[in-house]
Amino acid sequence: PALDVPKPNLYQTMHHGSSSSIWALTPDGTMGMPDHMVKSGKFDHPGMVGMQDTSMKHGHTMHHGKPAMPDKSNMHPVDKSKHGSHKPSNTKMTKRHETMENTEHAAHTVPNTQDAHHRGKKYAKNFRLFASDVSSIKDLAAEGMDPRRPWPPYAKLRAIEPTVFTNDKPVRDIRLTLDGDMERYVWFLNNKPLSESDVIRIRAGEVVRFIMINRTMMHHPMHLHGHFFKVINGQGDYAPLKHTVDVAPMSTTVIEFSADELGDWFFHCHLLYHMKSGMARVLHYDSYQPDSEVVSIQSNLFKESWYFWGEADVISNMTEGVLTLSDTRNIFQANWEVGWQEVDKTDWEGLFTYDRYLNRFISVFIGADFLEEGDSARESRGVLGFRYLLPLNIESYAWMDTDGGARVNMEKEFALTPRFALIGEIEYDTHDRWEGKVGLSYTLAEHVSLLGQWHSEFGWGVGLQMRF
Ligand SMILES: [Cu+2]
Repeated sequence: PALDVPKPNLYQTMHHGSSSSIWALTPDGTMGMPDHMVKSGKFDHPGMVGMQDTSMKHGHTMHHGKPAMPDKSNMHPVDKSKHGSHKPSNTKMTKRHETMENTEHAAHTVPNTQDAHHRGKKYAKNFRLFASDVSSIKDLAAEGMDPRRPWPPYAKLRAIEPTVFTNDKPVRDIRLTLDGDMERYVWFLNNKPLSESDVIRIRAGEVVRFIMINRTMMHHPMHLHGHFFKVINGQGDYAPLKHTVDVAPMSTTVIEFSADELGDWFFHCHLLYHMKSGMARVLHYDSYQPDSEVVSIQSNLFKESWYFWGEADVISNMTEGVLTLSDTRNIFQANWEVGWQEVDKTDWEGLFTYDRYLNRFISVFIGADFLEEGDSARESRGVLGFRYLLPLNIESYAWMDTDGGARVNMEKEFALTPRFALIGEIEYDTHDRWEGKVGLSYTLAEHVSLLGQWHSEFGWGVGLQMRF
Protein backbone atom coordinates (compact mmCIF):
# COMPACT_ATOMS: atom_id res chain seq x y z
CA PRO A 1 0.00 0.00 0.00
CA ALA A 2 1.03 3.58 -0.62
CA LEU A 3 2.66 5.42 2.24
CA ASP A 4 0.52 7.85 4.12
CA VAL A 5 2.45 11.00 3.25
CA PRO A 6 1.16 14.22 4.81
CA LYS A 7 -0.36 16.58 2.28
CA PRO A 8 1.42 19.88 1.74
CA ASN A 9 -0.37 22.73 3.41
CA LEU A 10 0.41 25.67 1.14
CA TYR A 11 -1.55 28.15 3.18
CA GLN A 12 0.47 27.54 6.29
CA THR A 13 3.37 29.48 4.84
CA MET A 14 1.42 32.05 2.88
CA HIS A 15 1.21 35.42 4.47
CA HIS A 16 -1.84 35.95 2.32
CA GLY A 17 -3.46 33.29 4.41
CA SER A 18 -3.89 35.48 7.46
CA SER A 19 -7.33 37.02 7.71
CA SER A 20 -6.07 40.59 7.76
CA SER A 21 -3.99 40.13 4.62
CA ILE A 22 -6.88 38.47 2.78
CA TRP A 23 -8.86 41.66 3.21
CA ALA A 24 -5.98 44.08 2.64
CA LEU A 25 -6.72 46.51 -0.18
CA THR A 26 -3.01 47.07 -0.71
CA PRO A 27 -1.81 43.48 -0.81
CA ASP A 28 1.77 42.44 -0.29
CA GLY A 29 3.04 41.11 -3.59
CA THR A 30 6.34 40.01 -2.14
CA MET A 31 5.08 37.26 0.16
CA GLY A 32 6.27 39.06 3.25
CA MET A 33 9.68 39.74 1.72
CA PRO A 34 9.57 43.41 0.66
CA ASP A 35 12.49 44.92 -1.22
CA HIS A 36 13.85 46.93 1.69
CA MET A 37 14.14 43.80 3.83
CA VAL A 38 15.77 41.92 0.96
CA LYS A 39 18.28 44.76 0.58
CA SER A 40 19.05 44.70 4.27
CA GLY A 41 20.27 41.14 3.83
CA LYS A 42 17.54 39.66 5.97
CA PHE A 43 16.93 36.72 3.65
CA ASP A 44 20.50 35.98 2.61
CA HIS A 45 20.91 32.81 4.63
CA PRO A 46 20.09 29.48 3.02
CA GLY A 47 16.88 27.96 4.23
CA MET A 48 13.30 28.91 4.65
CA VAL A 49 12.12 32.44 5.23
CA GLY A 50 10.99 33.11 8.75
CA MET A 51 13.14 30.33 10.14
CA GLN A 52 16.31 32.32 9.81
CA ASP A 53 15.96 35.16 12.23
CA THR A 54 14.61 34.57 15.67
CA SER A 55 14.88 38.27 16.47
CA MET A 56 11.22 38.59 15.50
CA LYS A 57 10.49 36.84 18.77
CA HIS A 58 12.01 39.72 20.63
CA GLY A 59 9.65 42.37 19.39
CA HIS A 60 11.33 43.55 16.22
CA THR A 61 8.74 44.89 13.84
CA MET A 62 7.95 42.59 10.99
CA HIS A 63 5.81 43.30 7.99
CA HIS A 64 4.11 39.98 8.25
CA GLY A 65 2.32 38.88 11.34
CA LYS A 66 3.66 35.42 11.89
CA PRO A 67 6.82 33.51 11.21
CA ALA A 68 6.38 31.40 8.11
CA MET A 69 6.26 28.21 10.14
CA PRO A 70 4.55 28.79 13.42
CA ASP A 71 5.76 25.72 15.27
CA LYS A 72 9.51 25.52 15.09
CA SER A 73 9.67 22.29 17.02
CA ASN A 74 8.12 20.62 14.00
CA MET A 75 11.26 21.35 12.07
CA HIS A 76 13.05 18.53 13.82
CA PRO A 77 11.32 15.49 12.38
CA VAL A 78 14.40 13.33 12.88
CA ASP A 79 16.57 12.45 15.82
CA LYS A 80 17.02 15.71 17.67
CA SER A 81 20.22 14.72 19.39
CA LYS A 82 21.92 14.53 16.02
CA HIS A 83 21.51 18.25 15.54
CA GLY A 84 21.37 19.12 19.17
CA SER A 85 23.81 21.99 18.89
CA HIS A 86 21.45 23.94 16.64
CA LYS A 87 19.35 25.64 19.21
CA PRO A 88 17.14 28.46 17.98
CA SER A 89 19.48 31.01 19.53
CA ASN A 90 22.19 29.84 17.15
CA THR A 91 20.04 30.69 14.19
CA LYS A 92 20.10 34.38 14.89
CA MET A 93 21.56 36.02 11.89
CA THR A 94 24.92 37.70 12.06
CA LYS A 95 25.06 41.10 10.50
CA ARG A 96 26.79 41.08 7.17
CA HIS A 97 29.85 43.24 6.64
CA GLU A 98 29.15 43.98 3.04
CA THR A 99 26.30 46.15 1.90
CA MET A 100 24.54 44.99 -1.19
CA GLU A 101 22.00 46.47 -3.53
CA ASN A 102 19.02 44.58 -4.80
CA THR A 103 20.21 44.76 -8.36
CA GLU A 104 22.86 42.98 -10.30
CA HIS A 105 24.13 46.25 -11.74
CA ALA A 106 25.23 47.38 -8.32
CA ALA A 107 27.07 44.16 -7.64
CA HIS A 108 30.57 44.77 -6.43
CA THR A 109 33.53 42.84 -5.20
CA VAL A 110 34.71 42.50 -1.65
CA PRO A 111 38.21 41.43 -0.70
CA ASN A 112 38.48 37.77 0.09
CA THR A 113 39.88 38.04 3.56
CA GLN A 114 38.33 34.87 4.86
CA ASP A 115 40.35 31.75 5.17
CA ALA A 116 39.37 29.45 2.34
CA HIS A 117 38.40 26.77 4.81
CA HIS A 118 35.74 29.00 6.27
CA ARG A 119 34.40 30.38 3.05
CA GLY A 120 30.68 30.01 2.86
CA LYS A 121 30.33 28.88 6.44
CA LYS A 122 28.49 31.96 7.53
CA TYR A 123 25.87 31.03 4.95
CA ALA A 124 25.93 27.38 5.79
CA LYS A 125 25.71 27.43 9.54
CA ASN A 126 21.94 27.46 9.67
CA PHE A 127 21.38 25.10 6.84
CA ARG A 128 21.26 21.79 8.66
CA LEU A 129 18.36 22.93 10.73
CA PHE A 130 16.28 22.86 7.56
CA ALA A 131 18.07 20.11 5.76
CA SER A 132 18.09 17.12 8.04
CA ASP A 133 18.89 13.80 6.48
CA VAL A 134 15.58 12.00 6.45
CA SER A 135 16.36 9.08 4.19
CA SER A 136 15.67 6.74 7.08
CA ILE A 137 12.18 8.10 7.69
CA LYS A 138 10.29 7.11 4.59
CA ASP A 139 6.96 8.75 5.16
CA LEU A 140 8.66 12.10 5.59
CA ALA A 141 11.01 11.75 2.66
CA ALA A 142 8.88 13.70 0.21
CA GLU A 143 9.42 17.41 0.45
CA GLY A 144 6.70 20.01 0.53
CA MET A 145 5.43 22.97 2.40
CA ASP A 146 4.09 21.23 5.46
CA PRO A 147 6.44 21.75 8.42
CA ARG A 148 6.34 18.01 9.00
CA ARG A 149 8.06 17.64 5.67
CA PRO A 150 11.78 18.28 5.57
CA TRP A 151 13.80 20.44 3.26
CA PRO A 152 14.99 18.96 -0.06
CA PRO A 153 17.92 16.67 0.65
CA TYR A 154 20.66 18.89 -0.77
CA ALA A 155 22.41 18.77 2.59
CA LYS A 156 23.15 15.11 1.97
CA LEU A 157 25.24 15.86 -1.11
CA ARG A 158 28.95 15.84 -0.41
CA ALA A 159 31.80 16.16 -2.88
CA ILE A 160 34.36 13.33 -2.93
CA GLU A 161 37.24 15.79 -2.97
CA PRO A 162 37.43 19.25 -1.40
CA THR A 163 35.90 21.95 -3.60
CA VAL A 164 37.53 25.00 -2.00
CA PHE A 165 38.61 27.91 -4.18
CA THR A 166 42.11 29.29 -3.96
CA ASN A 167 42.37 31.92 -1.32
CA ASP A 168 43.40 34.98 -3.31
CA LYS A 169 40.27 35.57 -5.37
CA PRO A 170 37.93 38.50 -4.77
CA VAL A 171 34.29 37.60 -4.15
CA ARG A 172 31.41 39.22 -6.00
CA ASP A 173 28.02 38.98 -4.31
CA ILE A 174 24.97 39.10 -6.54
CA ARG A 175 21.57 38.99 -4.91
CA LEU A 176 18.71 37.80 -7.09
CA THR A 177 15.08 37.67 -6.04
CA LEU A 178 12.96 35.10 -7.88
CA ASP A 179 9.62 36.77 -8.56
CA GLY A 180 6.51 36.13 -10.56
CA ASP A 181 2.81 36.40 -11.09
CA MET A 182 1.13 33.02 -11.01
CA GLU A 183 -2.16 34.36 -12.38
CA ARG A 184 -0.66 35.81 -15.55
CA TYR A 185 2.25 33.37 -15.57
CA VAL A 186 5.05 35.90 -15.98
CA TRP A 187 8.32 35.26 -14.16
CA PHE A 188 11.14 37.59 -13.19
CA LEU A 189 14.55 37.93 -11.58
CA ASN A 190 14.81 41.03 -9.39
CA ASN A 191 11.25 41.83 -10.50
CA LYS A 192 12.21 42.23 -14.15
CA PRO A 193 12.00 39.93 -17.16
CA LEU A 194 15.05 39.25 -19.31
CA SER A 195 13.79 41.72 -21.93
CA GLU A 196 14.03 44.63 -19.47
CA SER A 197 17.39 43.66 -18.01
CA ASP A 198 21.04 44.28 -18.72
CA VAL A 199 23.65 41.52 -18.55
CA ILE A 200 25.13 40.50 -15.19
CA ARG A 201 28.73 41.68 -15.37
CA ILE A 202 31.48 39.61 -13.79
CA ARG A 203 35.26 39.47 -14.11
CA ALA A 204 37.57 36.56 -14.82
CA GLY A 205 39.42 35.49 -11.69
CA GLU A 206 36.62 36.28 -9.27
CA VAL A 207 34.53 34.02 -7.13
CA VAL A 208 30.90 34.85 -7.91
CA ARG A 209 28.28 34.22 -5.27
CA PHE A 210 24.60 34.18 -6.18
CA ILE A 211 22.17 34.65 -3.31
CA MET A 212 18.85 33.48 -4.73
CA ILE A 213 15.74 34.46 -2.76
CA ASN A 214 12.52 32.84 -3.94
CA ARG A 215 9.54 35.11 -3.29
CA THR A 216 7.06 32.91 -5.13
CA MET A 217 5.04 29.85 -4.19
CA MET A 218 6.68 27.76 -6.92
CA HIS A 219 9.96 25.87 -7.12
CA HIS A 220 12.57 27.26 -9.50
CA PRO A 221 15.40 24.96 -10.63
CA MET A 222 18.03 27.54 -11.50
CA HIS A 223 20.57 26.52 -14.12
CA LEU A 224 23.90 28.13 -15.04
CA HIS A 225 25.61 27.39 -18.34
CA GLY A 226 29.35 26.93 -18.67
CA HIS A 227 30.21 26.46 -15.00
CA PHE A 228 29.85 24.12 -12.09
CA PHE A 229 28.89 25.91 -8.92
CA LYS A 230 29.13 24.99 -5.27
CA VAL A 231 25.84 24.70 -3.43
CA ILE A 232 26.39 26.11 0.06
CA ASN A 233 24.75 23.26 1.91
CA GLY A 234 26.59 22.85 5.18
CA GLN A 235 29.21 20.45 3.82
CA GLY A 236 32.01 23.01 4.20
CA ASP A 237 35.06 22.19 2.07
CA TYR A 238 33.11 19.34 0.48
CA ALA A 239 30.23 21.44 -0.87
CA PRO A 240 28.80 19.62 -3.91
CA LEU A 241 29.30 20.92 -7.45
CA LYS A 242 26.18 21.27 -9.58
CA HIS A 243 24.93 23.14 -12.65
CA THR A 244 21.26 23.27 -11.56
CA VAL A 245 19.84 23.77 -8.10
CA ASP A 246 16.24 23.95 -6.97
CA VAL A 247 15.29 27.04 -5.02
CA ALA A 248 12.23 26.07 -3.00
CA PRO A 249 9.29 28.45 -2.44
CA MET A 250 9.87 31.20 0.12
CA SER A 251 13.47 30.18 0.64
CA THR A 252 17.05 31.16 -0.09
CA THR A 253 19.77 29.18 -1.83
CA VAL A 254 23.38 30.38 -2.09
CA ILE A 255 25.80 29.19 -4.77
CA GLU A 256 29.42 30.09 -5.54
CA PHE A 257 31.50 29.55 -8.62
CA SER A 258 34.92 30.40 -9.89
CA ALA A 259 34.71 32.81 -12.83
CA ASP A 260 37.20 31.22 -15.19
CA GLU A 261 35.21 30.46 -18.35
CA LEU A 262 35.42 33.61 -20.46
CA GLY A 263 32.22 34.15 -22.44
CA ASP A 264 28.55 35.09 -22.32
CA TRP A 265 26.60 32.48 -20.39
CA PHE A 266 22.90 31.97 -19.92
CA PHE A 267 21.49 31.67 -16.41
CA HIS A 268 17.84 30.73 -16.14
CA CYS A 269 15.06 28.84 -14.45
CA HIS A 270 14.94 25.39 -15.99
CA LEU A 271 11.15 25.34 -16.04
CA LEU A 272 11.20 26.45 -19.63
CA TYR A 273 7.90 28.33 -19.46
CA HIS A 274 9.41 30.41 -16.66
CA MET A 275 12.58 30.97 -18.67
CA LYS A 276 10.60 31.97 -21.74
CA SER A 277 8.51 34.48 -19.83
CA GLY A 278 11.55 36.25 -18.40
CA MET A 279 13.18 34.34 -15.53
CA ALA A 280 16.65 34.47 -17.09
CA ARG A 281 19.79 36.57 -17.38
CA VAL A 282 22.98 36.69 -19.41
CA LEU A 283 26.21 36.46 -17.44
CA HIS A 284 28.89 38.52 -19.17
CA TYR A 285 32.65 38.50 -18.55
CA ASP A 286 33.98 42.06 -18.69
CA SER A 287 36.96 41.25 -20.89
CA TYR A 288 34.99 39.08 -23.29
CA GLN A 289 34.17 40.30 -26.79
CA PRO A 290 31.91 37.92 -28.72
CA ASP A 291 32.29 37.35 -32.47
CA SER A 292 30.60 39.93 -34.67
CA GLU A 293 28.36 37.15 -35.94
CA VAL A 294 27.11 36.55 -32.41
CA VAL A 295 26.77 40.26 -31.66
CA SER A 296 24.51 40.70 -34.68
CA ILE A 297 21.94 38.23 -33.36
CA GLN A 298 22.41 38.82 -29.63
CA SER A 299 19.46 41.17 -29.30
CA ASN A 300 17.10 38.38 -30.37
CA LEU A 301 17.59 36.78 -26.98
CA PHE A 302 16.13 39.83 -25.26
CA LYS A 303 13.07 40.05 -27.49
CA GLU A 304 9.67 39.54 -25.94
CA SER A 305 7.35 36.81 -27.15
CA TRP A 306 3.67 37.46 -27.85
CA TYR A 307 1.00 35.01 -26.81
CA PHE A 308 -2.56 34.61 -27.99
CA TRP A 309 -5.41 32.98 -26.11
CA GLY A 310 -9.09 33.34 -25.57
CA GLU A 311 -12.23 32.18 -23.88
CA ALA A 312 -15.75 31.91 -25.31
CA ASP A 313 -19.08 31.14 -23.64
CA VAL A 314 -21.68 29.88 -26.08
CA ILE A 315 -24.95 29.21 -24.29
CA SER A 316 -28.61 29.06 -25.23
CA ASN A 317 -29.46 32.67 -24.39
CA MET A 318 -26.24 34.53 -25.16
CA THR A 319 -22.57 34.41 -26.07
CA GLU A 320 -19.67 36.28 -24.60
CA GLY A 321 -15.93 35.97 -24.59
CA VAL A 322 -12.51 37.50 -24.91
CA LEU A 323 -9.53 37.27 -27.25
CA THR A 324 -6.15 38.26 -25.82
CA LEU A 325 -2.80 39.10 -27.37
CA SER A 326 -0.16 39.71 -24.74
CA ASP A 327 3.50 39.92 -23.90
CA THR A 328 4.81 40.52 -20.39
CA ARG A 329 3.47 44.03 -19.90
CA ASN A 330 1.25 44.77 -22.90
CA ILE A 331 -2.21 43.24 -23.19
CA PHE A 332 -4.58 43.72 -26.13
CA GLN A 333 -8.10 42.41 -25.60
CA ALA A 334 -11.28 42.15 -27.62
CA ASN A 335 -14.44 41.35 -25.61
CA TRP A 336 -17.88 40.61 -26.93
CA GLU A 337 -21.31 40.05 -25.41
CA VAL A 338 -24.39 39.22 -27.48
CA GLY A 339 -27.78 38.30 -25.99
CA TRP A 340 -31.08 37.35 -27.67
CA GLN A 341 -33.35 35.95 -24.99
CA GLU A 342 -35.95 38.07 -23.11
CA VAL A 343 -35.16 41.10 -25.32
CA ASP A 344 -37.06 42.54 -28.31
CA LYS A 345 -34.04 42.61 -30.53
CA THR A 346 -30.53 41.26 -30.13
CA ASP A 347 -28.36 43.27 -27.73
CA TRP A 348 -24.64 43.40 -28.36
CA GLU A 349 -21.50 45.02 -27.02
CA GLY A 350 -17.92 44.96 -28.29
CA LEU A 351 -15.06 46.27 -26.18
CA PHE A 352 -11.46 46.72 -27.34
CA THR A 353 -8.78 47.59 -24.79
CA TYR A 354 -5.05 48.00 -24.44
CA ASP A 355 -3.70 47.34 -20.92
CA ARG A 356 -0.34 48.22 -19.47
CA TYR A 357 0.51 45.70 -16.75
CA LEU A 358 2.09 47.41 -13.72
CA ASN A 359 2.18 44.51 -11.28
CA ARG A 360 0.17 41.45 -10.40
CA PHE A 361 -2.54 43.59 -8.82
CA ILE A 362 -3.01 46.52 -11.14
CA SER A 363 -3.04 47.45 -14.80
CA VAL A 364 -4.25 50.59 -16.58
CA PHE A 365 -6.08 50.60 -19.89
CA ILE A 366 -7.55 52.67 -22.69
CA GLY A 367 -10.09 51.39 -25.17
CA ALA A 368 -13.25 51.76 -27.17
CA ASP A 369 -16.70 50.43 -26.31
CA PHE A 370 -19.38 49.82 -28.97
CA LEU A 371 -22.89 48.75 -28.07
CA GLU A 372 -26.49 48.56 -29.16
CA GLU A 373 -28.94 47.85 -26.38
CA GLY A 374 -32.73 48.00 -26.02
CA ASP A 375 -34.36 50.71 -28.16
CA SER A 376 -31.35 52.99 -28.22
CA ALA A 377 -29.29 53.44 -31.36
CA ARG A 378 -25.76 52.18 -31.71
CA GLU A 379 -23.35 53.97 -29.41
CA SER A 380 -19.57 54.20 -29.30
CA ARG A 381 -17.39 55.60 -26.52
CA GLY A 382 -13.77 55.88 -25.61
CA VAL A 383 -12.86 54.51 -22.18
CA LEU A 384 -10.01 55.04 -19.74
CA GLY A 385 -9.67 52.91 -16.64
CA PHE A 386 -7.79 50.41 -14.53
CA ARG A 387 -8.08 46.80 -13.42
CA TYR A 388 -7.41 45.78 -9.86
CA LEU A 389 -7.21 42.41 -8.15
CA LEU A 390 -9.33 42.87 -5.03
CA PRO A 391 -9.12 40.86 -1.81
CA LEU A 392 -10.30 37.24 -2.21
CA ASN A 393 -8.98 37.34 -5.78
CA ILE A 394 -11.98 39.29 -7.05
CA GLU A 395 -11.14 40.77 -10.44
CA SER A 396 -12.39 44.29 -10.91
CA TYR A 397 -12.19 47.18 -13.33
CA ALA A 398 -13.44 50.73 -13.41
CA TRP A 399 -13.54 53.22 -16.26
CA MET A 400 -14.64 56.67 -17.28
CA ASP A 401 -16.00 57.12 -20.79
CA THR A 402 -16.05 59.94 -23.31
CA ASP A 403 -19.80 60.49 -22.81
CA GLY A 404 -19.16 61.49 -19.21
CA GLY A 405 -20.23 58.14 -17.81
CA ALA A 406 -18.49 55.55 -15.71
CA ARG A 407 -18.56 51.81 -15.12
CA VAL A 408 -17.50 49.51 -12.29
CA ASN A 409 -17.31 45.75 -12.77
CA MET A 410 -16.41 42.89 -10.44
CA GLU A 411 -16.04 39.23 -11.30
CA LYS A 412 -15.16 36.16 -9.29
CA GLU A 413 -14.70 32.50 -10.08
CA PHE A 414 -14.81 30.36 -6.99
CA ALA A 415 -13.66 26.74 -7.24
CA LEU A 416 -16.00 24.56 -5.20
CA THR A 417 -14.30 21.32 -6.18
CA PRO A 418 -11.47 20.72 -8.66
CA ARG A 419 -14.10 20.64 -11.45
CA PHE A 420 -17.08 22.63 -10.15
CA ALA A 421 -16.86 26.40 -9.99
CA LEU A 422 -19.29 29.10 -9.00
CA ILE A 423 -19.05 32.20 -11.16
CA GLY A 424 -20.48 35.62 -10.56
CA GLU A 425 -20.22 39.05 -12.12
CA ILE A 426 -21.79 42.36 -11.23
CA GLU A 427 -21.56 45.64 -13.08
CA TYR A 428 -22.85 49.17 -12.70
CA ASP A 429 -22.77 51.53 -15.65
CA THR A 430 -24.12 55.07 -15.42
CA HIS A 431 -25.72 54.63 -18.87
CA ASP A 432 -27.23 51.15 -18.55
CA ARG A 433 -27.46 50.74 -14.76
CA TRP A 434 -27.10 47.32 -13.14
CA GLU A 435 -26.18 44.15 -14.92
CA GLY A 436 -25.05 40.84 -13.49
CA LYS A 437 -24.85 37.11 -13.82
CA VAL A 438 -24.36 34.06 -11.67
CA GLY A 439 -23.71 30.50 -12.76
CA LEU A 440 -22.06 27.14 -12.32
CA SER A 441 -19.39 25.62 -14.52
CA TYR A 442 -18.18 22.04 -14.67
CA THR A 443 -14.82 21.34 -16.30
CA LEU A 444 -15.18 18.52 -18.85
CA ALA A 445 -11.70 18.72 -20.31
CA GLU A 446 -8.75 21.06 -20.56
CA HIS A 447 -10.46 23.26 -23.13
CA VAL A 448 -14.17 22.78 -22.43
CA SER A 449 -16.55 23.32 -19.52
CA LEU A 450 -20.30 22.92 -19.15
CA LEU A 451 -21.90 26.21 -18.18
CA GLY A 452 -25.31 27.06 -16.78
CA GLN A 453 -26.03 30.63 -15.75
CA TRP A 454 -28.60 33.32 -15.13
CA HIS A 455 -28.04 36.75 -16.67
CA SER A 456 -29.96 39.81 -15.52
CA GLU A 457 -30.90 40.83 -19.10
CA PHE A 458 -31.13 37.53 -20.93
CA GLY A 459 -32.36 35.10 -18.28
CA TRP A 460 -31.38 31.46 -17.95
CA GLY A 461 -29.16 29.56 -20.34
CA VAL A 462 -26.99 26.46 -20.63
CA GLY A 463 -24.12 25.72 -22.96
CA LEU A 464 -20.36 25.42 -23.23
CA GLN A 465 -17.38 27.45 -22.18
CA MET A 466 -14.31 27.03 -24.36
CA ARG A 467 -10.70 28.00 -23.70
CA PHE A 468 -8.12 28.14 -26.46
CU1 LIG B 1 10.91 28.98 -12.39
